[in-house]
Amino acid sequence: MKVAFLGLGIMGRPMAANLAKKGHEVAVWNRTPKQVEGARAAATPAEAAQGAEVVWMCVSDTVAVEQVLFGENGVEDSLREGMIVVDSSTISPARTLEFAKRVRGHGADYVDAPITGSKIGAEAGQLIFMVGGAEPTLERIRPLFEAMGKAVKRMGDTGKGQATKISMNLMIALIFEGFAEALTLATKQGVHAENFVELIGMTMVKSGVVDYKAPFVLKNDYSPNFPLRLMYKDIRLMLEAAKDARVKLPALRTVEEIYEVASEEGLDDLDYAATLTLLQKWAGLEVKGGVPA
Ligand code: NA7
Repeated sequence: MKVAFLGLGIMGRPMAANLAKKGHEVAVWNRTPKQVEGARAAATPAEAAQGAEVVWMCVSDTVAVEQVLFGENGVEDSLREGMIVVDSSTISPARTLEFAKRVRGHGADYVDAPITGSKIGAEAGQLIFMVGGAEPTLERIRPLFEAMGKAVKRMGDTGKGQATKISMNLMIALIFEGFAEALTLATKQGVHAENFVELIGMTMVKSGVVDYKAPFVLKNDYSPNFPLRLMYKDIRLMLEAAKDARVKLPALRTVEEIYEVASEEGLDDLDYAATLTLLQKWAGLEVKGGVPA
């Protein structure tokens, strides 16, 4: 298929590369110019989208999606009847509805398809997509999902992919924070971190989040698989959605405060697992965190 891929960050770049590898005709665009092997680089989102059947976005946040779609030289200039716009960024579910309406005003369709699987999943073509949109539209772009991922789950109409993603990331943030606090308490009492992690893995407390993060944490490797600034952005999206839906999230509010301090302390570009280093510091434990050279 003819695809425009916009946003070549940690996730977008390997996604675009996998589309090209599977033989799709890919035009890429990134705000800071970047190349992807096997793809044509375009100067603007509008140029990338010119003549494309599908425009796929993976940029940082709601404002970025709005700019790419509707800003100067945005996708809107090239929208045509029958085109499909897909958004794999994690953004506001409410704004997603607005963006979809405006895109549909041009006769194109809109699909929100946020992803999980982290950097490793993106590189391996093993992402999982949680999708909001019309079933026939999803069927048309199934080969593209298959080129980048291992599973696609339709969650409902437009916006339900984003609603699912921020709810799922709420669990990730809280599960990791639970692990980080438990690890800090255990180690401050003299328990070896490796032993603690091994024991957790033998019990019902075992978790996919801990399985994924523990090896990095035990090596004090906080290089970004999922940067803290993006999880902090998602926490704000969760709290915004909760306010709209009149849902109370007391545990998340506390975790938000930890992210606020982490951000103030300059941890934004490290992995979100670096929140652990704050707990360790507050506990008077030695902190060896940082990005290895
Ligand atoms: P990264 O690695 O931080 O990449 C973010 C991308 O978004 C990168 O290509 C940025 O371009 C682009 N970006 C950021 N702001 C803008 C604006 N205003 N306009 C256009 N493009 C922009 O994030 P990930 O790849 O890890 O994650 C992407 C999404 O998936 C995010 O929503 C996650 O929560 C999930 P740059 O290279 O800085 O010029």
